[in-house]
Amino acid sequence: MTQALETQPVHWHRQPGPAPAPAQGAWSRGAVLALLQLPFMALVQRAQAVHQQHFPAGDIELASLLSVKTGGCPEDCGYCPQSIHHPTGVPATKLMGEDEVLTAARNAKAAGASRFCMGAAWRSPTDRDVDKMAGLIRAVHGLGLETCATLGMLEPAQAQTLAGAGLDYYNHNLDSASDFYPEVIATRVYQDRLDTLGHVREAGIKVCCGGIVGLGETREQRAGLIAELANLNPAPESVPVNNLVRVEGTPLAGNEPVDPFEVVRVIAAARITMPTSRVRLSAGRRELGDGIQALCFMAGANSIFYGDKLLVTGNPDVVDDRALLRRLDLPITSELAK
Ligand code: SAM
Ligand code: DTB
Ligand code: SF4
Repeated sequence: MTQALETQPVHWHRQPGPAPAPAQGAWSRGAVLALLQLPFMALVQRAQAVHQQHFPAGDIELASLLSVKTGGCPEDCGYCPQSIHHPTGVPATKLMGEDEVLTAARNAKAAGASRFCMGAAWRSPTDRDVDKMAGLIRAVHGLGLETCATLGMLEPAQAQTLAGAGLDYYNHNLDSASDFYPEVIATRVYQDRLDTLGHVREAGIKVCCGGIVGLGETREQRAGLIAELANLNPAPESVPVNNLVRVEGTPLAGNEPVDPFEVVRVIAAARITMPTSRVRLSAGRRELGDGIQALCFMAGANSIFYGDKLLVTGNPDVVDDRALLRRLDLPITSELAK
């Protein structure tokens, strides 16, 4: 799959900004595209103003990730190293035991994380899997950490079980605009994602839902994803923006990297359209470098995945992340709360 050409020109000269933010649920793709097309500095300034209004403390939330069940996933997501359809060499594992999970969660908390997210490479867990996950969630919750899980598609009763175990957030990304989705994933449809998000909401679990930049989508399709997210009612409390990690063996390994300033633009558009959500600068931070990450924080990112590993790929070292936040005078949520 090749990188699609941007189909709208970038306007470098000043132009009138888009109309003021529409009411909840009313973001059109065109209105988000108009944001993405703003002159870069004007867009970042506008996003920073929204950010300061809604997050005056300017703190960055640290969320640690643990892959509790890795690889062997029957889905064919073109970006994912854990799919059985792609020869990436990631071995399939069984679900981790409670001791191992608790050790990782204690370490994450000691290092300053306030949220612990457990990921499993399932298309949809069985009820037995959900019962085991409920035990893990209960145990992590007992450490005083916010809990998050990402386990694939859920039935309503499964979401209820997870809520009962103390699950604070469920991560389930829309990943791309609906019109681009079938180019990247053939084993499920967009509506499947929306259905699970509905079940999660009905169970009273907070929603963590975002997407990936760099799949080969156009800027219009990036705008489409942001509009889909912003129009969820209510908008997701957490919005991860992943910069594609190009993993050898996946169909998207040869994609052209996206201009890093485009990632900043997407973060800014997410901040403006979802003013009260935590926007998480997620996968692919190693490829961005410190300067671009600083621009992402300026544009409204206020959460990162913290820890040396994402699920199977690498992440910046915790010492480097700490140093970066210190250099930028950005407070850490868990330390602010003390
Ligand atoms: N199987 C579950 C699912 O798909 O919802 C949970 C785990 S899945 C790995 C979680 C998310 O990781 C995906 O929705 C996608 O946004 C992100 N992801 C996976 N591979 C990635 C990659 N190579 N680069 C960036 N993000 C990726
Ligand atoms: C999300 O949006 N990004 C995280 C988390 N949710 C589970 C996963 C990123 C995965 C990056 C590639 C990997 O290590 O597998
Ligand atoms: Fe499976 Fe999730 Fe990877 Fe898709 S993104 S292949 S559902 S683990």
